[in-house]
Amino acid sequence: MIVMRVEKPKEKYDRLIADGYCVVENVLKEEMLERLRLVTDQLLDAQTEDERAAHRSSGSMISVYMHPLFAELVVYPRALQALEALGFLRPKWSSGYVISKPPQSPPLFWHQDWWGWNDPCSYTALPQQLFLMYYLVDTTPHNGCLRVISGSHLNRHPLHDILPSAHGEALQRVDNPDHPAYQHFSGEVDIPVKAGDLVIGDSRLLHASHGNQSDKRRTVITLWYHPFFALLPIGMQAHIGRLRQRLAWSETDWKRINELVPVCESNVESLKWNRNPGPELK
Ligand SMILES: O=C(O)CCC(=O)C(=O)O
Repeated sequence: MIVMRVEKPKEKYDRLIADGYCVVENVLKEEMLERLRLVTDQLLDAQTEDERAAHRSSGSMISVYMHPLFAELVVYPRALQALEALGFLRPKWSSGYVISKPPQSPPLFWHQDWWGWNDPCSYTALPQQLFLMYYLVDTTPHNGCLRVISGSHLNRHPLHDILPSAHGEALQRVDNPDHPAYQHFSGEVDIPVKAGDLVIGDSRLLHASHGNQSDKRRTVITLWYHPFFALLPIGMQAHIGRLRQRLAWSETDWKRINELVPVCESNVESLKWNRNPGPELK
């Protein structure tokens, strides 16, 4: 078996810990890209007008449990080899979404995705949860590439004080396109990529995307991994262990990802879900 070669893995690891993100080039092979484009196009074409209107900002929000192909993506060998090269030897996986911006669509609002802010470990350098983002087309600011606030997973930014009072559903519908959550901010960095590159980021990182001004769909698949699941506090493990869903996945699909299923044996109470960082984030 030819193992995926990751260029400068130590630099990438350092970047991920300090800045909150890194890019591993050329992870998805063309054959997998083609299969993912086909399946995501089918799922997106089947969406209702109401579903589209509810997610105008992100474009779509379709669970990866809606199709078995995504179980293959969760254990895609080149991605697991990339994680291993960065030092993540025992990752677990919990969920993911197909997020697709239609042609001529507005920007995605600034947000961070971490929900464990009630636990002190969320204010340390340890990444509790990583996003793995696969864009299925080349991206630029013109067609809606990712943008991030470098270092915002560990350091407070003015956006942290703007976003809690912002109403998530209204931001998704883009009720007010002038809302600061769609604007430009200090420290913002564009992350243009080639189709099949892998963007790895800390779930606490503030991120958004540009609007899609092109005449083609811009699809990303985001998968959520827990690189140090066994080191997380037990209440956090319990919460992650209970995120499991079935939808379109069969027993065979679950067996396929068996090694990556986060299991918490204990009956302990789950950590309470809290998406807003406290004053401990300085
Ligand atoms: O659409 C994008 O480029 C980013 C998606 C995103 O923010 C997410 O998956 O959390």
